[in-house]
Amino acid sequence: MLKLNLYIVVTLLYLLKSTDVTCKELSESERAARAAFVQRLLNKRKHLEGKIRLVGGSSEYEGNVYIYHAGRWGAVCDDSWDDAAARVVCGTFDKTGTATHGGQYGEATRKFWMDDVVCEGSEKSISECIFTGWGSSDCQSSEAAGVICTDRTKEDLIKTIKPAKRIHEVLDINSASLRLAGGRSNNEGRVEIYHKGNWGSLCPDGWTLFEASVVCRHLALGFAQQALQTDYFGSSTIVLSGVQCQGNESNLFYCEHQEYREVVCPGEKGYVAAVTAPIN
Ligand SMILES: [Ca+2]
Repeated sequence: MLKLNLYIVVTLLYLLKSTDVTCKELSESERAARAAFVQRLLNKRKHLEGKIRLVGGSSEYEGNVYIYHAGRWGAVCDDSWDDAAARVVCGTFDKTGTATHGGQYGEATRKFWMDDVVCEGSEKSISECIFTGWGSSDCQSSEAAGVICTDRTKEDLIKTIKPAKRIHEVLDINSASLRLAGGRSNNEGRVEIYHKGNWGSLCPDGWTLFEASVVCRHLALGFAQQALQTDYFGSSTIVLSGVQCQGNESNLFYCEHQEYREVVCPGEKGYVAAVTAPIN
């Protein structure tokens, strides 16, 4: 036993010594090149983590699903695989989609990384869905999960509702401002907010007297008479959607909203949120 241990120690010492020699033989520039190569490899792995690739389809937007994890690509098993999961996968390409089963795009050519994937549909990545754990599966290679991704319609976009935020969380409250524009008097008009040098309108989705009354209180106009969804007072670029107030806020910027800047606004083109207040 002692002999064996001694043998191991001697071998290790020899290996260390020879490594040392190898290192010394490398020039500064060679060493730097090697370090850069390793760094690039690590960066690439980090960059790829969680990435999705669709294989075997007629375009890059359909095929069996492969996900990159811990340095390698792996397949996804079709147990529990459904359209909600497909929407999550396709969401990474800014699309929606449907699920395919049973290796519709061929057998899985890599080990399964994921099995029994259950998604709600709103996750950012399938790795956020429930599944059995990385590399744990009881699937045959014929059980590859796939997707067919398609462009989202306007309705799909509205359905992917993001968590509401208060307006003051996205606007710089110090420079933001509110006004009514396009009316015949100061007591009416389309609602506009000023932010970073521009005035913009509000999407009239769900625009009610609750919201209108907050606008009027904010502008010291008293009570609101009407909440209008119209182009009667003209329109400007819509910068906020889904504005929702309790009705008792003193300032519109305390109300919630869905989207800011890149806004998908359903309904009649050119229609914006407007209010009228009684003339005192
Ligand atoms: Ca399974």
